Amino acid sequence: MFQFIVASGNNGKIREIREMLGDLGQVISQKDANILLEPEEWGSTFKDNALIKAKAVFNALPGNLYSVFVIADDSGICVDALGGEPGVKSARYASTTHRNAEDGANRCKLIIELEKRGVTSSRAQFVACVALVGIGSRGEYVEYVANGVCEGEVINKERGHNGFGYDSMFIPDGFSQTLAELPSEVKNSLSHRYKALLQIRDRLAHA
Ligand code: ITT
Repeated sequence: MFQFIVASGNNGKIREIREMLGDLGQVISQKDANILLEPEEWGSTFKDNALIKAKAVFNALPGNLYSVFVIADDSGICVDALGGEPGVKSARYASTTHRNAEDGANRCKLIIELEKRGVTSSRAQFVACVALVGIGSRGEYVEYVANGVCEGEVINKERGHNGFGYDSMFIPDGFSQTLAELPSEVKNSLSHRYKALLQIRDRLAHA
């Protein structure tokens, strides 16, 4: 069995990662592991930021513990009508500083930006880069990044109460409900995060 420390302060992500990796070992948050740092996400890509977060928490671990892995997720929504925005800035879309804004404020900003373009919906993608950093069972250093994409349509209104972030504004391909209207098991079987974590599971099979 593994132990996973999730390098995140986002409870929605931590819950989903626990739901999707819990069968492979214990999944705890960095806060539960008493690692209280909040690294600056200065990267320009999801991949860079996922590695920044994972390495910062890994470096704060007391010693090199075999089969303990840090998992970091950098993710966001890329909206075609907005030229790919908010992308890596999804968490701070409504903010005027480099700090994160509330989910509700970010959704409001997205609705306003769609309205400015005169569109009620747009093709969009949820993207997740998940970094795995740790020491494998044979003492080898493991650093691996996986990428997952979920295609769909973003709408200019909020529907549903499940999930977090932009879920209530995103309808995945093949469905008529938003991710916040669908049960969490459905989201967890098609999401960007699920697709990236499938690759992480493959990598862990050799760790
Ligand atoms: P950590 O960096 O501490 O993990 P964060 O919320 O700052 O938490 P990101 O920098 O990766 O995380 O920003 C991700 C943004 O994209 C954030 O606004 C999320 O709400 C949104 N997001 C990512 N995945 C999502 C999902 O599955 N459903 C809805 N919104 C999502």
